[in-house]
Amino acid sequence: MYKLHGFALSNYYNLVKLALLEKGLPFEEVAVFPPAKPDFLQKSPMGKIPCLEVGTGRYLTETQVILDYLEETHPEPALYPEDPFGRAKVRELMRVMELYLELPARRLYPAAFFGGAVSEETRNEVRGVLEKARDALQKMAHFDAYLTGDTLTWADLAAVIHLPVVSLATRRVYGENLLATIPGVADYLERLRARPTVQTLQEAQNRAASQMFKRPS
Ligand SMILES: N[C@@H](CCC(=O)N[C@@H](CS)C(=O)NCC(=O)O)C(=O)O
Repeated sequence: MYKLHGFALSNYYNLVKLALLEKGLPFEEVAVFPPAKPDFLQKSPMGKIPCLEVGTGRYLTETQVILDYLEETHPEPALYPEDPFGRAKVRELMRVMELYLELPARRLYPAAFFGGAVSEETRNEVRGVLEKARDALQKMAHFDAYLTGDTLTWADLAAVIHLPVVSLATRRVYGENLLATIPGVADYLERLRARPTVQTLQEAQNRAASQMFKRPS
């Protein structure tokens, strides 16, 4: 059985967990929190979460790598289109969401989620990157049924994990959700959130958030 190492408030962890749920694969969760301890560095040399144990002593890290491994080893239900161009377009969307939305938005997290501060310069710089990526996403994807057409792909799973976090961070830091202007995005995310797999994930996330809130500092 797969063992997924990490914690329920990590969006990358949640993306791999969602993949396992969507593929219907049994897995155990192993709680690991940063900073990485020496034994975790044996499994995930960069100390990154998630880490998927795919067999005894066999570990994989880097979310995209793990998702591709799961698709190759468990092709059904397929989460990439059949044709190579379609597959590349799905990866392109995932890359854009990760590199130009999720990662820049992380620079806002100290202020958005951890009671810290972010300089005016960072706020402005990040806003420019996020707005450009938002406009790109709007050109590259449809927010009708699914991002690339009428079937669910890996890009949709990435979107339902990453976009809400980016939205929330921007709402808290700029007083507005920078992604809200994408036509159809709210309904699109609402539809994806109705999936039983996403609801399972959300419940675990809510439990983890309330436990963290209770934890003495
Ligand atoms: N490129 C990595 C990013 C994963 C990542 O940044 N995970 C965060 C938790 S959401 C983490 O491990 N943070 C601890 C650290 O960077 O040391 C992936 O795709 O899996």
